[in-house]
Amino acid sequence: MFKNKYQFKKIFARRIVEKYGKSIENSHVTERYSVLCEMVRQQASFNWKISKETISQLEAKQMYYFSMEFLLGRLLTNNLMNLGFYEVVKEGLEELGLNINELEELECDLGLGNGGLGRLAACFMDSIATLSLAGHGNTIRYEYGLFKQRIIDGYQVEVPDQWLKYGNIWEVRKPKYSVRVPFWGEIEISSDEENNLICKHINQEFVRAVPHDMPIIGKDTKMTNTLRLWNCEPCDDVANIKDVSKYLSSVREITQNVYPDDSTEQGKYLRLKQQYFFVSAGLQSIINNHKEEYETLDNLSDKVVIQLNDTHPVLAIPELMRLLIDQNGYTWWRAWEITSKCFAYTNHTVLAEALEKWPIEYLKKLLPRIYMIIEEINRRHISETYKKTGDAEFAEKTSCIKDGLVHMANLAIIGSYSVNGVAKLHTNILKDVVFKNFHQLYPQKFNNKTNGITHRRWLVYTNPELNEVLQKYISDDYIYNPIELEKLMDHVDKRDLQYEFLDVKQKRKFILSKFIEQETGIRIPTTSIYDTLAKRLHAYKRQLLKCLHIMYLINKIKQDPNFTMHHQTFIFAAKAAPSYTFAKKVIKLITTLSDIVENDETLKKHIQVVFIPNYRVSVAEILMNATDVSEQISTAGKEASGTGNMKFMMNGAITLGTLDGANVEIHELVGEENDVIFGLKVEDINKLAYEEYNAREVMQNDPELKKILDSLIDGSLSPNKDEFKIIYDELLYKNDEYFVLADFKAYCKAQEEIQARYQNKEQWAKSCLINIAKSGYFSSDRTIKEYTDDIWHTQRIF
Ligand code: NBG
Repeated sequence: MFKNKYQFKKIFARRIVEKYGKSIENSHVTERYSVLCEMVRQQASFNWKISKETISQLEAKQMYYFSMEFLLGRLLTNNLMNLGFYEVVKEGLEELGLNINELEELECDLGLGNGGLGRLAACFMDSIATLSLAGHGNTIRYEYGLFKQRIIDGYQVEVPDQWLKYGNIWEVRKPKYSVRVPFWGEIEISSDEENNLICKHINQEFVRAVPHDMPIIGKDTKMTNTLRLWNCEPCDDVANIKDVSKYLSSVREITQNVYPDDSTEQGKYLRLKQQYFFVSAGLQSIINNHKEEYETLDNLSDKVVIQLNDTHPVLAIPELMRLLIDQNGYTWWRAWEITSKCFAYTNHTVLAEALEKWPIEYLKKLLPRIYMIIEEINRRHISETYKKTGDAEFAEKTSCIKDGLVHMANLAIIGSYSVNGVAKLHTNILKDVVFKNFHQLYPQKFNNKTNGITHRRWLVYTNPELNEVLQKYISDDYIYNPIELEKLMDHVDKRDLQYEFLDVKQKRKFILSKFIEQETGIRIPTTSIYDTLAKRLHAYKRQLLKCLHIMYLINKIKQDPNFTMHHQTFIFAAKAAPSYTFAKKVIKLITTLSDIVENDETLKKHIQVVFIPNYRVSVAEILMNATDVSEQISTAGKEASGTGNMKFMMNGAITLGTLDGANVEIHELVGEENDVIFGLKVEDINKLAYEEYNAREVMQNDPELKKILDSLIDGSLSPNKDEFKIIYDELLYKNDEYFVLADFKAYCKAQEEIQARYQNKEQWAKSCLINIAKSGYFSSDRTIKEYTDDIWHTQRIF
């Protein structure tokens, strides 16, 4: 334990010798990094112990966040900052002749996830601990993170993300708390003396789930929670393994990759295995813990709440039933009473293809007992619904077993006491459209929890320049109470502040431009408007719309020798799922446009196009705060919330967006002078779809648009005329599912509005400051308070 820099220096130097048998001067930077992180973790361990003891003494209720994804990013800086030791360590290292940045930069991102859903889980962990609540994470310890993206000849190439290359210093392996998870086999049914049904699972194949715990450190609090990562290992105490090497490789693959390709039958089985593996292990450890504490499971739902992050962990519902009935002797009725009070479900998408449905056959084979339980849950649900409504057809519509498939979202709603969407608009769509029948049946279950982000990571720590200016005007209260950012409203008209803000932006742009040059070789002036679209690549997010606008500008610049505009840089960052051909073509289109512009001095005078490879948390940390224009241009009704929009806003970027997801709430808060909203609204889209939207007609009525679309297939972008045909076909032969063409004109106009507004520097700065002032609402501290008050009912521990 160190309290000041002198103690720190002494311990640090001693540890280097103890661990590596070297002096500091002779140690390698990775060795210094490793010793520093171990010291930080040990420092946190004292609080970890106190937290566990206090929770136990208070007999406090605990929340468990079950999620397939946790996109933690880097942890060293955040942990040091939250512990309040950053300056001590920085100075101590400096006096030893070492630079803390070098160690910070060494850390691999913990990329155990894909996008917003995983990052949300990570932001929540920070707020939960900081608010001194007992809330833990439960997930998979993937051997490889989501792939590393490289760009070769303009195409995305995936390489493995070996985040464990140097080990994960933050985790502690705890084999003592391993549990066994069963797959396959058959169910033998018999009855006991009292005629109760006894189900015995036989011939199953077991794997071992080994927990690796990471401390989640809150800001300036003792509260330290646990993120439990489950690793899959072989069992050595089972007799019926026929082929050991086959068994070993089937064990290994369970925790190998984030979202393995599920286009094949084998891939689907693997995903199901992953899902069951981490929920079964998580529940078993919760139950073991609870029994040790209370010697009964009768009060489980008073002491435990499990938040299901989307449908991926929904097998937890039948699994808890199994554990209660088969392993703890509860009756169905009592088990259901407990289970249905333990779970709350968050929906994160309305896209039909993302609402998981599993073929009955797969579940029956892989998880025979779980499937039996799902059938029984559903049978009782349908019968009760029929009793309640007298409408058999209606009851059938809410079934979770339909057309040979198990509908996981339906199972989630049936088995949870709370169902929430992640932004107001999204929750309304859930109630009125996607889960309309369920909403009629259980109106009291539905509620909204607009997403949030941890403003500590996304502003205080990663934009120190802005933090300094904010503290000067409104003190540091906002670090603990983000709504205090609103106080900035008293100052937004001050010229001094406006120029200080613009100066901060310049500094951040300088940092980003250096990074971009290093990664792509492209140099961009810091006087340019930095206009960024950074999120997963998906058709509904409409990266393509931005491409069409760039092509439109290219044509204009070429046609008009007197063309003028403020230099604007169009920045993209996005990974495409490896099997998503269309999305990968859009990346190729972006990199093609980037090359065209870079090789043409006339174009380059006005615009530049950049694709930043391998988008991840640590890139977002320097990208968001250097951005002037935040692009949030999804088809209205499709983006559940978005959280990037909040990060940009908080760092003083103007949203250029559609009325979708949380953009709607940003717009309500900042007003139309301080964002640029364009395009079709949800109602317009519904109407257009109903009236049979015709993309071809839109093109034919707009000669400029036609020219742009033709260039996709006439060889002017690529010598291979077929290169972008799939994009052309999507728009014109498949009738533009996401209304890109319908919104094209409005988007071009919105971009002109950005250009016009940027001319007035002071007014622009004022708008940015208003965005910052209003962004406190989007702190995950606010979101977590709402979850706590309305759903979890957990108490402050310290
Ligand atoms: C994503 C949505 C985003 C939302 C995040 C977090 C999935 C399935 N959903 O709009 O697309 O911000 O979840 O709620 O990843």
